[in-house]
Amino acid sequence: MFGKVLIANRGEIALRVHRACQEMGIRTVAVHSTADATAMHVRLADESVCIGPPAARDSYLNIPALLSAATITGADAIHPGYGFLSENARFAEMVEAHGMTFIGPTADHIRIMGDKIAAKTAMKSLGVPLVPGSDGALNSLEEAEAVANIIKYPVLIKAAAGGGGRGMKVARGPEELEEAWRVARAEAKAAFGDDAVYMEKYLDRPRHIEMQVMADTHGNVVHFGERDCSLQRRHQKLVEEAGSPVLTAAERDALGATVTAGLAKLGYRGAGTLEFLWQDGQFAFIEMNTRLQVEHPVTEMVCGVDLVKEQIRVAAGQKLGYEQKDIQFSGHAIECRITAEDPETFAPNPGKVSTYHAPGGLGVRVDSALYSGYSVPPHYDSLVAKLIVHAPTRSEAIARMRRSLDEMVVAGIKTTLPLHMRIMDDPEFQAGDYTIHWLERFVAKQ
Ligand code: MV4
Repeated sequence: MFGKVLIANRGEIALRVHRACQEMGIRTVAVHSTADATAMHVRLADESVCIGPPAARDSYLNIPALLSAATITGADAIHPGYGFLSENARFAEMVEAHGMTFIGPTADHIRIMGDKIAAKTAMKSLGVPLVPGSDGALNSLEEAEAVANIIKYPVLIKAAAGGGGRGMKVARGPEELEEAWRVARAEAKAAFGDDAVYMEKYLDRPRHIEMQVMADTHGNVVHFGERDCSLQRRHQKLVEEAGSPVLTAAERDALGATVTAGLAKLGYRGAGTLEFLWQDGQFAFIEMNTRLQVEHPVTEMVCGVDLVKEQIRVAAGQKLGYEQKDIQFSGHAIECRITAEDPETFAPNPGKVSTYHAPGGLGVRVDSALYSGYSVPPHYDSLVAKLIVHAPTRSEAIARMRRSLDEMVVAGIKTTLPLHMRIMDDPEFQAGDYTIHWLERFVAKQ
């Protein structure tokens, strides 16, 4: 097992990784920008290294500074958290080239899944269901027209290097195809330096349901069930739940079995998430994330597992100590992402938190690096706390979330706390009756 891990991240996720290391007897190295010198992750880590000025590209994305910090502190491994360098294949390679372990998948697997066409081709060969679409990249407008005529409109043109909604254009009929083709390619080129695009049938009212997997280096792969992440606005998730309100245990088992068998064939290692669109009872794979995700705690609560410890164990070469049949799903978990934003306009609202009080009690978990007197810096994403609740049933989890939101105090800055309370109070949310479009409409009618 590792003696010392460098945590290449900040905020709540740096703290999350530190806590797992601490309980495993592993020493931690925090890195921070000059804007984060007084951050909680720096205070709690065994050692800390300043890696640069506030801008992420000069600090948390600064590979030479991170490798230097890891080398001078004698770290054995680097945990990238989420965001920043967590899905950067070059970084994974360089960590390994410096004689340290990257706590994540191999650079090759990160690279395959970073190319959405390669990811779909791999999943198709492994028997994972896909959205109907082009077989690989589209080479010409004529080819796009031919595929659209087969799969029928509406269609979507997506960037191979995309993800997270960038470089995506809908064509509702043949008259819109040329424009969608041109704009999608131009946006892909500008955003990613790569104009490769592919086509999918456009699903008009899907849910976003994702499967959590974990693989060791001995060929064992398990899944920890699904999360429903449909409640999002502009590709930012606000609320996630495990399990999905629409899935039966049999449907979960069936999809889980397909996915784990596929990843075992691929030789995947580490944590991963397969993203699916779900509509009319059908699953269709769209993308795979090769990192720990923000919303991983809801899975931890229903499975009783520490996913960060599992990541560290498999990165150190240990076998998963259990099989799929040992993983039991208990109750329901919900996460609210509390951000430092105006709850109506979503304008970022960084600044000093005069009072912070976290809720507590049975089944309540808060993952946050906040403290009273902390100043939320303007340089990074606006997530300030994840409030996670776990209860025997979904309706009890909603009641527990309402009670916890009511107890929680983040004073001095605007936060999305009031919006979360309104979501919990909504009859459609309470019925589990929502798609990926639900929240944008909910916010617009307030
Ligand atoms: C889609 C889709 C409808 N049909 N693909 C958006 C981001 C990227 N991860 C995939 N996305 C979508 N792909 C087909 N064939 C709708 C979306 C989509 C979406 C997906 C998941 C969560 C939120 C979303 C918001 C808008 C669009």
